Amino acid sequence: MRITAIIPTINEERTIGEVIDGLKKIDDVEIIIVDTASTDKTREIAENKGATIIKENSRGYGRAYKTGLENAHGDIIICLDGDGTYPTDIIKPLIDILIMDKVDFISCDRMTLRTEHNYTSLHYVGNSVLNLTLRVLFKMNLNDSQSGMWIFRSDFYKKMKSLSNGMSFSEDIKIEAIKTGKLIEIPVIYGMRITKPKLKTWHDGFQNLFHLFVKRVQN
Ligand SMILES: Nc1nc2c(ncn2[C@@H]2O[C@H](COP(=O)(O)OP(=O)(O)OP(=O)(O)O)[C@@H](O)[C@H]2O)c(=O)[nH]1
Ligand SMILES: [Mg+2]
Repeated sequence: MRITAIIPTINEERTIGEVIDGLKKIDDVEIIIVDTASTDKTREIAENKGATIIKENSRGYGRAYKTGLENAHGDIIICLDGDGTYPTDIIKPLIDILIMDKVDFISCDRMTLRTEHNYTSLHYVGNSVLNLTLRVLFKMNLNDSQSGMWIFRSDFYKKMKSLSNGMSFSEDIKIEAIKTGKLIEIPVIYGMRITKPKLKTWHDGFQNLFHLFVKRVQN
């Protein structure tokens, strides 16, 4: 089975190299960086390490993933941030679980093993509100509805329908996965972001909450 890793980036020069190095431990992996107008050395570093760079001019976290997924050749897809916060060393066993257990979608859960050092109280409260909203509106129980690291089959992604172009992509893809197949969450140790986030905590948090209500009404 061929594996493709997709990483959306905007100005992640300090961390993209180590993320790619971690991914390269997976045999024969295709690494796709979907970059939106980085002004630092993100593209140069990624290219030198053998990644495929796709330039996506339009802003949007979901937009970047859609572009990456359209260009992926793998049977199995790994998605994660370029900021070095998600662990790459657990990917091999996760791929085994995906294959052996007939699971369709693995979402890495940052909440179960969180500490006050790697996850702020504000993000914890925000994530909990969004998890509760998902439970009430969609009857879906997730520990970490906002996680940005997932592993799934490319065929499974093709069955998914309404996915947002923005930050809400992370909750949309899990809602679609639960509707379409079997999703499991695996706790991971999340790292501290050492650089400037693209996520705007209040703005994106409320937008993701509002998005859940709109999605509920539309479905
Ligand atoms: N190509 C592209 N990448 C993006 C865009 N927005 C965010 N990213 C990347 O998507 C990943 C997730 O963004 P983050 O800022 O880390 O968001 P987050 O993980 O929810 O927030 P933190 O917990 O603070 O890291 C990072 O690798 C970003 O560089 C975008 O509009 N286009
Ligand atoms: Mg991040």
